[in-house]
Amino acid sequence: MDEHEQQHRWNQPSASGWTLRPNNYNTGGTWSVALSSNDASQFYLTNSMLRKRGLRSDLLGQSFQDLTSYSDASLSFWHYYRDLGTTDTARVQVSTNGGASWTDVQVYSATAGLPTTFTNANISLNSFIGQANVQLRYRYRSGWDYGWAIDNVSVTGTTDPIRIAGVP
Ligand SMILES: [Ca+2]
Ligand SMILES: [Ca+2]
Repeated sequence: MDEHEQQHRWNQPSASGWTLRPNNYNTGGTWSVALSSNDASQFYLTNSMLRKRGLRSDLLGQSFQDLTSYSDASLSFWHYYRDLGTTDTARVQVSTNGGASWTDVQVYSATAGLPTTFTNANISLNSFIGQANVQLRYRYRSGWDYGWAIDNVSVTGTTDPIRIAGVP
């Protein structure tokens, strides 16, 4: 699927730190490592190392998806999360009520993957089967920490695999 066609499906508040970065992008600062996604393509990155501000949450969200016709669904993505300490947390969250409330489907409080070896995460969405308005978001809460890089997001069903979301 064309990467550029997918970008409009993702939205984020204007203050979000999530930015589309090219392959081999260097995180800069004292972190200063080059990141390479699993397929060596561009990826989304939120990088708190460069901000040096107070605690904040950076949100990368996706528009509604309809899971009413699914009998089984799972979320897959590739990522590198570099954890520092107590202030940073990376969460994958789902809302079924238009963003009024969010449920954690995955919480990372330890480093996952490596700068040039993104790791695959596969998360069951079966508890949201039958829901017409399923929203996903990536929530990175941090102070002055490291960051989180994400690529190749997809939601698939077992009987009829379709790609309904893709970070480019
Ligand atoms: Ca990519
Ligand atoms: Ca942490």
